[in-house]
Amino acid sequence: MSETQRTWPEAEKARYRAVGHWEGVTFGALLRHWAAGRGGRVALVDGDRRWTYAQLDAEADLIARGLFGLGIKRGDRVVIQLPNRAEFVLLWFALQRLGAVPVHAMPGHRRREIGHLVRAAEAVACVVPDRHARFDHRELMREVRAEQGPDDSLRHVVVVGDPGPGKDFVSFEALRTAPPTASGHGLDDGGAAPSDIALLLLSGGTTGLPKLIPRTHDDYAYNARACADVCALDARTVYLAVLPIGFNFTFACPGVLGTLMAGGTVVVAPDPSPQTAFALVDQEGVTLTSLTPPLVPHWMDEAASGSWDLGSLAVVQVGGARLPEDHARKLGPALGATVQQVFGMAEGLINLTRLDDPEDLVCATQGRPASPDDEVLVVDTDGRPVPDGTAGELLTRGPYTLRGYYRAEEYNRTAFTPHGHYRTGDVVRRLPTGHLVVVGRIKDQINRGGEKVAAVEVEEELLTHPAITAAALVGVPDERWGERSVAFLVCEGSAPGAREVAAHLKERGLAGHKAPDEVVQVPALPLTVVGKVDKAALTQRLP
Ligand code: J2J
Repeated sequence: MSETQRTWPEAEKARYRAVGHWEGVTFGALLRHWAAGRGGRVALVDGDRRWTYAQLDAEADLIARGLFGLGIKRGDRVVIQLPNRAEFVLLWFALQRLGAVPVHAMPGHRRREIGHLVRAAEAVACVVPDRHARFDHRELMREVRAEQGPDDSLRHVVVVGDPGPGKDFVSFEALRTAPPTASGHGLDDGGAAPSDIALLLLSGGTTGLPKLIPRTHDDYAYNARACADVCALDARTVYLAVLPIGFNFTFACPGVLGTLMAGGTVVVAPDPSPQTAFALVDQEGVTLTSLTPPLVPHWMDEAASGSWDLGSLAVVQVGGARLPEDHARKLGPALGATVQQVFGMAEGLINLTRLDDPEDLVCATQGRPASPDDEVLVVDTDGRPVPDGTAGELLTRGPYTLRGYYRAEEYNRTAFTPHGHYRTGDVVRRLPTGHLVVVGRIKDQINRGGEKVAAVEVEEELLTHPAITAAALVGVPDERWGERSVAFLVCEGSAPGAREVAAHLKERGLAGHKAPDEVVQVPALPLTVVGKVDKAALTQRLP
């Protein structure tokens, strides 16, 4: 693994620094700085537990000391699979304090995804809850471990909650109360450089194995700050983390990091139900939150019950998948808040409607880039720019958009243009105002209400079922999810039903949201003239 990570050209780096986008500070040092400047303000709230900035800083030190005792040091990758609990944030900053690199996993990930993350990142540790949503993550980690070879990287599994009997797992609580080791980890950030990788995010994926996205301290801090500026965050901001906290949207657009940078307060919601969220809005005076489109109707229904005081809620962001225009128009009045559409990606570029945009732009577009230095190209199939108003593929590069996936040199050759633009695979129209309208997608991915499914990944797993000889997964419009997944199967004998397919994929270790919503048996898969599966033709066969 000696290949070097693709990064920005020197001239661009110098420019991003010169104009002040990149401030040259690590997250570990930032936390130290916040604690010194506004130590007494509340930074983080989880139920009746709260941490001031000074306490967050001290807690990060404590946990970092425990992690250091386990041998975790600068540059080491650590997979975090935690639900929306304060521990995610505490641990994230503890890793930053060591210069170690958190790898963001989602709570719904299972053996296949976690195993892949561990291998792709060569992670030395995983941090999981004991149980969450009626699922035992310790069992999952036993399975992940069982699949590891003797030379594999994984050394420790840290459990938040009950680590169970035996010495398999390290207790998070024991880590933070560990007696100091002789040599401390020192420094604010383990000596990490601002241009180092600060975290790894998982791409939505279009290939069999999802790619890792390296984000540096410089670029990710700018990502959060640019979004915080667009949302006019300040020390009075109270952000409610409703979507999974490790999701780029929730964590940094502006989310958790943007709020902390502005000196505000982050509140974590243990579940995304409007009842839980509205109670927290009332109790904590929440001013900002972010949702995916499938949550919107539930939130509007519950608000209409009239039993909640949502007076503090000023802005509600919606993103991750296309928000129907009708919902966009109704949501603001229903919650008494300003709606902001967000079209973002873990790879970088974040588009947001502005708080003072006219209603038509807010409701019918997915916003414009957060930074004046985000470069956006809309191109035809030959890679030539198209005029505004014409649909084409969105290409982008800029101060917080990756130049290459992590250790994926071959894939990088096609995922980027020779000029370093990331090919998003999204089809958009650009308006003269710079706002983008997402009209489609050319990547082989299904967007199920914001949760991304790489068709190829699921198709490969479907083929492991003994009755299935060929498979194609396509997305079709769906009232509830925006898109649902349909598996077209060629089988020997009769096709397994959707439930059996789901059970098979679960057995194979895939996250639940990747199971097809529907199964359709076909005698053969239609092919295009170049011999690829003709997914458009398949979709047309549906009623
Ligand atoms: C249509 N499609 C959208 C939108 C994302 C903020 C918001 C979202 C993400 C995210 C994110 C969309 N309308 N409003 O990381 O920080 C689709 C596009 C895009 C892909 C990226 C953030 N918002 N999409 O969703 O990495 O296809 O990030 O390329 O999960 O989601 O997915 P992901």
